[in-house]
Amino acid sequence: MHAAPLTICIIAIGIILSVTEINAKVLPMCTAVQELKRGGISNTYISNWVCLMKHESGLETSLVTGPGTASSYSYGVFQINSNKWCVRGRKGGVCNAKCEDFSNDDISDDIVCAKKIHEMEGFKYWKGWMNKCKNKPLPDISSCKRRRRAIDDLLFEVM
Ligand SMILES: [Ca+2]
Repeated sequence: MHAAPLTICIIAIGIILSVTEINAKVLPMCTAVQELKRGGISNTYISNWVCLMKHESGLETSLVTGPGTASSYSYGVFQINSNKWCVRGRKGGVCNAKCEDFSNDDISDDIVCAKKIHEMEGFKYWKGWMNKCKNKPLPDISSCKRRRRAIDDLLFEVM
């Protein structure tokens, strides 16, 4: 008697999970800029970071690729690798992080780990940056700044 509602419940959860998986989120460029600023990345390097993210993941927050070297997988917008920086299924690695946490919509923790990778290995760690960003034109993020300033100005006028 009680089996039917339980079955329906399980099916419903299954549908919700599969819809979430299909719904891959691409981070708008200006949102990425905002998040990087919030994460303490200096203005000078933001366009390099955005370029890196674009070419590593297409700014797709839930992107997981692999298996690569030593059956490792790469996670999220920065394609953080389970070989060294995080551990699958539990906290660990150089960033003391669970890899799966790098494939959700909140990229603030991803930025913390990416900064550590950058500190230790430099931008050259990322093939996407080496091939598509190094000594190449970087994304124009000035429109993000302008829009922000316009909103700030508007708020100032309203107040
Ligand atoms: Ca995350």
